[in-house]
Amino acid sequence: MGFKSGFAAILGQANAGKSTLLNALVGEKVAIVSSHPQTTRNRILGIVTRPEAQIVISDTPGLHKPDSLLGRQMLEEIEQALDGIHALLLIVDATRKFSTGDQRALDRAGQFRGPRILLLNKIDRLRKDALLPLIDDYRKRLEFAEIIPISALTGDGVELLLRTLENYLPEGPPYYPEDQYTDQPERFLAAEIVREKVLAHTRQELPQAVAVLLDRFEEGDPITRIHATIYVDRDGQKGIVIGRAGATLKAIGTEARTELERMFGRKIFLDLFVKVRLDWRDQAAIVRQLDWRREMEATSSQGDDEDAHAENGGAA
Ligand SMILES: Nc1nc2c(ncn2[C@@H]2O[C@H](COP(=O)(O)OP(=O)(O)OP(=O)(O)O)[C@@H](O)[C@H]2O)c(=O)[nH]1
Ligand SMILES: [Mg+2]
Repeated sequence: MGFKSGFAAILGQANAGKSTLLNALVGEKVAIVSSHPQTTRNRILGIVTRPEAQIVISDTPGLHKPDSLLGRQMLEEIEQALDGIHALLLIVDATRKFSTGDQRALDRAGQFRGPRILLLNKIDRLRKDALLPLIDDYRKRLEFAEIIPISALTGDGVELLLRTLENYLPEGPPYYPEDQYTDQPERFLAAEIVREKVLAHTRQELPQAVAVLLDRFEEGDPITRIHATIYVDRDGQKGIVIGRAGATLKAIGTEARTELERMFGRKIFLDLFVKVRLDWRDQAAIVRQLDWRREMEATSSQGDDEDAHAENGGAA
């Protein structure tokens, strides 16, 4: 049989372990993870190239009922990730009781016409005898091509999942070079890593109120300079991110820089600012910038305009 290649997407409610799974599948950190719901805001591509197949897998934001412009943009990202895939991975937290959120995920998965693979995640924290009744229960709720218990955290079942996925892909050449494992630009990854460290250092309401945008990203030799602003959407939250005598912001900066240096393999200078933007989650100016694909299209079409001007100038 020839080489296989194709697309899959991971669907599920917030906190099910989608991003942890993508990282486990790829074997590199491509998506940030936190214990707070709605951490992921974009579809994130992970590319797994094996001797016999290339599997391109999208992580997605958690399915939820949107109450802001950001929430609606996140749901659009999910829909785009599901467009044109060869298999759908529905992931649920097997340690939690079935909820309306699980039903929402099942309903969306039910609309997908191709093969659906159900992943019962977090089995490292599940009693063995709880698994079979759970599988039975899901079989009655929706038709699945496969049901695989996994632990995205320990890696249990992840190799089995990759081998299973290959069976659902068509034959064809790879879409990406074999050493590429994500499509995210370094700029976006850098902002995400900063946000992950903010989430790790803050609690409760704050996580969803945080956005990180890069003001400057200058690749230099020997040091890459990154200036980023952490936006919060209430006055009181600024102090929480900064911490007493700046201690929290300092810890966020140190952890983010260390991780970015490891990821990019070069020295980083990281400067962080904190700003309040009331209700930014409903403001297009910030929310749009969080969609890096749209931002890149916008800047490249500006470039096209300039080329067009130059050509016109040349012809005149
Ligand atoms: N014990 C255990 N914890 C897990 C497992 N997979 C993920 N987690 C934890 O569950 C939490 C949520 O993980 P994420 O991967 O961020 O979940 P997500 O589905 O991407 O969440 P959103 O991006 O918010 O939609 C984190 O604290 C993870 O460490 C697992 O297999 N076992
Ligand atoms: Mg996630």
